[in-house]
Amino acid sequence: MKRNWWKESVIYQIYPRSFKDSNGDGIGDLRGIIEKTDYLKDLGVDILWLSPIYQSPNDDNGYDISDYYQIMTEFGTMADFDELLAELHKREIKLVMDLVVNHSSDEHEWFQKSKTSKDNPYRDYYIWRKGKNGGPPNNWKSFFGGSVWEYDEETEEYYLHLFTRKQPDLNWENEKLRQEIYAMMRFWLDKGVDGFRMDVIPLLSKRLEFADGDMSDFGKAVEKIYANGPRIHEFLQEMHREVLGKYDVVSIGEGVGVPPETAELYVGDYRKEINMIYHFGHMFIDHGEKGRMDPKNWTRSGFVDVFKSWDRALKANSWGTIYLGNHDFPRLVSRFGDAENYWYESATLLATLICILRGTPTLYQGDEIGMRNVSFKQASQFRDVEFFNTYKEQKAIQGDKFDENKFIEIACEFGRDNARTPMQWDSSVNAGFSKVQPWIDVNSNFSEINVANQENSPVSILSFYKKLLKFRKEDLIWVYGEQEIFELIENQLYAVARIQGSVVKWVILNFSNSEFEIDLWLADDSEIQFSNYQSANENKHLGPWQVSIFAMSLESYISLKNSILN
Ligand code: TEU
Ligand code: CA
Repeated sequence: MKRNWWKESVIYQIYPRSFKDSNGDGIGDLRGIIEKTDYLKDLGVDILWLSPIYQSPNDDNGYDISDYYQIMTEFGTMADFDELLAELHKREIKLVMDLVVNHSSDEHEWFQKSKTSKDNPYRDYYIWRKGKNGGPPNNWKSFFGGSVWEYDEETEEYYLHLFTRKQPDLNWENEKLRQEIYAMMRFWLDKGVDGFRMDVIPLLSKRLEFADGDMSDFGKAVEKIYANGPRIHEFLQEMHREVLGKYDVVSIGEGVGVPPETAELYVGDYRKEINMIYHFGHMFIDHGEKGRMDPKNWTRSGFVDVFKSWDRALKANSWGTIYLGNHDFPRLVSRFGDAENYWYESATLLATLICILRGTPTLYQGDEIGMRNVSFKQASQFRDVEFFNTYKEQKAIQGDKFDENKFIEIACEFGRDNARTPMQWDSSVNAGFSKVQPWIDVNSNFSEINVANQENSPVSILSFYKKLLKFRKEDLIWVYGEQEIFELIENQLYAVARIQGSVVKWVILNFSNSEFEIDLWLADDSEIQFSNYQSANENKHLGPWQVSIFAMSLESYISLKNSILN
């Protein structure tokens, strides 16, 4: 497999609104990030992915862009951006921006012109259709509740918005629109930006007959109806030809709706489309048919199977990310670990999983200190448009049977606001994030969980992350080694082998509260190299949520593997 800098890097995602407020308005900003560039360097990250920082009315907190060439007023100025980029590059940290081009904000001048009349030159920068039988053109449902069609009285047509009504979908069939997007991409790349994380990129190409579809299972509808449209690969190959292929930059596709079977069409190194993909198999594992607020049970076995099937899909000539959280999902230690009983152990095991699997590890702000889900009591504490739209929709459907407390309870476990509370820097007011009440409540546990009380303690999640990133960087086997995953005890004990030449790294992970003797799964020459437990306990024993990494010879591994498999 070809060596690339973006395969050997660790990515750290910042949600700027919640990272650090430098000017006391309660909202995170670019100067706040500049203040923390040494913190990022010290943590050991190589690439910073910034969620959108462009001008936006913040209906969806920046994922609704009204000017792709301006920095959002609340986040600062273009001079601040230039300084941030320079400070990052000085520290050999690359910057990846969030490219949101499936839709713009309805306040973008293109849309303002497009909606004035049917023959405005910008009309088909967006997707307008006549209604049908006095209603919308079809039965498609928005990611954020309700129909994907919004009626415009002025021109008596509907426009398409797969997300909120303030996020009209751009019409990628329009060559002029595509050229405008490519020009904008060049503007940022010519400033020295090192790549893009591409928001919902599989949705760009629409099935233009806009036929009704089966909306009963939303995840299926996304894959079969919204994503992987007829011209998606043509558009991405054109984007590569016109822009990305001309720079030494990374393109990271947010692969919503892409199944493992067809992922290679997007990220095969011979495809000249995008470099790597975020997959969602594990991130939708607890989403019922109606999405995240309709949760369902899942098993650890199913969780591990997702990584097995995606590694099989990508291993020949493609590449992916390994992540367990971002700004759209609950906190990983609350969701996939045991924050109640084994907060340190499960947070550090999950961090190790992210860093030992094949793919570019992607960390999310706050997970490096074990930030946990919120326990909001009032609907008014939430900020996410997805929360409010779903709340309204469920209240309308259920009428007086709607149980607001139950809804809030589910949102505290599955909602996106969990990942958007302010970064907890120290135990001072507002967790050191801001001098004033922030735009969203700080998690009430900030005096226990914060950077300040972890960074100097040898046994803390933050200190562990630093050791882990250093450990990973010491050996390229974690990037390019072959990978095999084993289920040793269903839903509890798993092993991952990484193999390069005659060297084998053998990772045993205990995703449970039980304890195990593991000599059955070790060889005579197994040598412990790393663990999330401090105690120099018997190497042949794993405590609750303990992960241990061993080195062994290839011969030992082969005989061990045969004994496991037979
Ligand atoms: O998210 C798209 C996506 O993957 C959805 O599944 C998303 O997780 C949403 O929460 C559905 O429940 C991207 C951005 O990451 C997200 O923040 C934006 O809201 C969305 O696109 C629209 O731009
Ligand atoms: Ca601010």
